[in-house]
Amino acid sequence: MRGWAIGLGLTALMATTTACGKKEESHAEADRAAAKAGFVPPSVTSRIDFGSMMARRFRELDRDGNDIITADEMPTTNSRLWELDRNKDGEITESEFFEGMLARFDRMDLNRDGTVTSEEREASRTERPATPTNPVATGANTTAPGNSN
Ligand SMILES: [Ca+2]
Ligand SMILES: [Ca+2]
Ligand SMILES: [Ca+2]
Repeated sequence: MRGWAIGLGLTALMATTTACGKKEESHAEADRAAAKAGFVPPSVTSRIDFGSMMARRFRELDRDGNDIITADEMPTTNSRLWELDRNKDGEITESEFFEGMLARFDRMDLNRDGTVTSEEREASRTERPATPTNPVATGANTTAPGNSN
């Protein structure tokens, strides 16, 4: 794994931003990791922290360690993670994962200062900008992945 996101240091706290529900687990784990590292998670998450969290998340998901998240490694079938599968080949490579996640981070970082505060996070959660991550959603209603219904 091309280590840029890995060697960045360890932090926590972002779990709530990446998806809704189903996240308590990694959240708790993140809290524990933070406690172990001896600091209280701030209400601000830097891009670097986010990157290292995502690196850990990727490792968790990629159970067989082949640097690709395949369908059977997905937490749920309609996971929002599928949005990251840019080439729609049913797998999420490491670069798809990180680039997608960082794009989400950047969307949340409203003032573009490289950190996401709890306020920004809150705002992005409520506003839900209709970013056309999914070009299929233009009316041709095939099986849109990531539809939570
Ligand atoms: Ca894998
Ligand atoms: Ca893919
Ligand atoms: Ca910001």
